[in-house]
Amino acid sequence: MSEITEKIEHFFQDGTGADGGAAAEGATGAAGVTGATGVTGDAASGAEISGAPDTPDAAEAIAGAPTADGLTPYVDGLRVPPTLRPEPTGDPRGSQVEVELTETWTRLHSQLPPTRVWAYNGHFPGPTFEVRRGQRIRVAWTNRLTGVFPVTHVAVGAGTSADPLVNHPGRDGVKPDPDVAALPGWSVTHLHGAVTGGGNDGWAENAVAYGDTQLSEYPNDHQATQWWYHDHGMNITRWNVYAGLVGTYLIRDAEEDALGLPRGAYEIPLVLADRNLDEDEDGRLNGRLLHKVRNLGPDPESGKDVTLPVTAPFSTVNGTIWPYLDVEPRWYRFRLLNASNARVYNLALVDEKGTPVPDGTVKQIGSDGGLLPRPVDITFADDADPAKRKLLSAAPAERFDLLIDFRALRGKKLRLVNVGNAPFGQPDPARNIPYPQVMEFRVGAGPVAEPFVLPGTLSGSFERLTHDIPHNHRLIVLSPPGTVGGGGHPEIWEMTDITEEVGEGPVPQAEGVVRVQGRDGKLKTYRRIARTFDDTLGFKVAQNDYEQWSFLNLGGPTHPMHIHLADFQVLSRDVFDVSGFDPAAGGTQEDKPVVFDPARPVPVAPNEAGWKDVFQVPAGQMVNVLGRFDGAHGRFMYHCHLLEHEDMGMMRPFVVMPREVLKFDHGHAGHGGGHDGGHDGGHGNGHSEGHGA
Ligand SMILES: [Cu+2]
Repeated sequence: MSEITEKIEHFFQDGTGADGGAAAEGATGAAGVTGATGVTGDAASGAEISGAPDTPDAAEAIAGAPTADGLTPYVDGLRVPPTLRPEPTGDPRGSQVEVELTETWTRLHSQLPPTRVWAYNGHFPGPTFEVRRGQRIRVAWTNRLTGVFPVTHVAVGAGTSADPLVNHPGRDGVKPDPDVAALPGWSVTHLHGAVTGGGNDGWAENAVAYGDTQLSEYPNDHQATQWWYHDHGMNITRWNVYAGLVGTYLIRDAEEDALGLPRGAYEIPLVLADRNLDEDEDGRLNGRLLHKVRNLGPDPESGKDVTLPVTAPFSTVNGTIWPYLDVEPRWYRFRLLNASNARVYNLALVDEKGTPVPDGTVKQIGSDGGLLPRPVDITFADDADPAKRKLLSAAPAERFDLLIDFRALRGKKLRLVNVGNAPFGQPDPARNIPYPQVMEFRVGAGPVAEPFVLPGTLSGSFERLTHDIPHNHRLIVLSPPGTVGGGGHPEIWEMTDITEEVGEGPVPQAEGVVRVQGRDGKLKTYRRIARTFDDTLGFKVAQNDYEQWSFLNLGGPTHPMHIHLADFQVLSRDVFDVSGFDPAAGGTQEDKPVVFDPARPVPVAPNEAGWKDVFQVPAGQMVNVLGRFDGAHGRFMYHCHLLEHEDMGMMRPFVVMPREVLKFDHGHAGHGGGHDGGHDGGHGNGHSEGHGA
């Protein structure tokens, strides 16, 4: 194991990373947390400030006292982004909408000077689109981004053996990166979750510059759900998104209407995003966005510095640091999105003393791709043993459709908090949580007539996919940081099954060769066919095919993997003993494959059993997802949604084509052979066989 591998592993274990990475850990959580409603905010004008807080008492000090950085939590009302409802027209071409990407100033907190951001229509987050199913719209995303780049980038800690924590403001004496400061306003918008052609999807390299417009058409023929839109510019998504280019997007349909869910002032998007801020020479926060990452020093092979994904001290919700929301004692619906670059939020809803709300208060009714079949109880439990805690784990880009029942919580102040290893509501700097605060809900005391009754069934149209559906297989290995040839970074390896070529006997260790003994006990040998974005196209999919993609993380942080275009369901989370993989050699040892471990079962959590397009893949797990590539075709991307990983190579293309067209394909490696007897180039064991690897 190289020194850099050790450093990285140490780092993630000790807590800077997006997630712990213990084999069974990442999958256990229920999903998301949620929050509050934003009736208080003034959507048009930005932050509404409530004035100075009351003097904190002892209980308040858990989460409400002024912080070391001088910012007081829960003094600013939650803002709600304006809603953008394209007018339906009789025109089959759909409604036309223009959205401008502009520079603007906003206040992230009333005790801060204004912050310069890049934002959609001047709002951070951008306007919330709201469309009906089948309501086709055409959006002109026009780039009016001017001026100096709004984010300062520094990489700190090079040459030190200690792990300097990056989760505090200021540049620690490091000069801003001049190459980031010189970036132009170059952006492309991707509608995350959308079923639309490759030409509309926001291909990373097809970003546009100032004055130009990206024209994208969205048919919106999709069940009710929450998508979101954000910058996807090649190489620089991490900074463009951090600058403020995010927004949310709701689709409505008749099935959702019939549920009578809380709506209007009682349905509120909660866009979470962590941010850091620079300081002036006196050490006061100057409001400027700071993207500060840990520099581990040079990779011994490439000589290039290895930096880690960003985590930042201040949690924003809808563009405000630690806001509060006044709610009535009734049901609310919150559409929660983690729009952070790389922070995984492990959320709990607690009272002022840090005690979790009673079971039954929070229900999850939908995930990334739509409604769940039935409401899922999201319960929170603190415990001295972090492994026994119950939390809502929200990785970057995941969405959670949540209902919160405030009826029994009249007059209380509740806090949504981010949890590390410390007790609920307490900071855990070693795990990158200097401030656990996310937001506060202030429940009114008065009586309220509540018309809403929680339905027992949400989505009668939901079908749980099973492995019996004929499908193709792909195996994607996520390599540990520090693996030979990876420049110190984890990579996406697309694999092809070469078991027939090499036979069942021992296979000499070789770079890019991974032997896997899966759930079915069969030993298979795979060879890497791609590892960087620019490697030859590996995956060609016949439109309307079902495919199972298996992501196998051989070590390192949890990667939230996102596949464009299609909705998936998590079929299983298989825990593996991955000690047979040798990062220094880049392959498994001759006599030691990576092996499925039946003794450590990880069930698919009920709130993860719906439609998903982002999947947390912790170290030591193979996450098997099944989905259908229907509704559109073209060239798309799949990638890690830790934006720093995506920008540094953890992204690959794939192509979907009509089967009739794919038949004439002259390609070779990794083509999607379809159903006429062949197997596809990924996993290669045909359609309805057992789980294979
Ligand atoms: Cu990643």
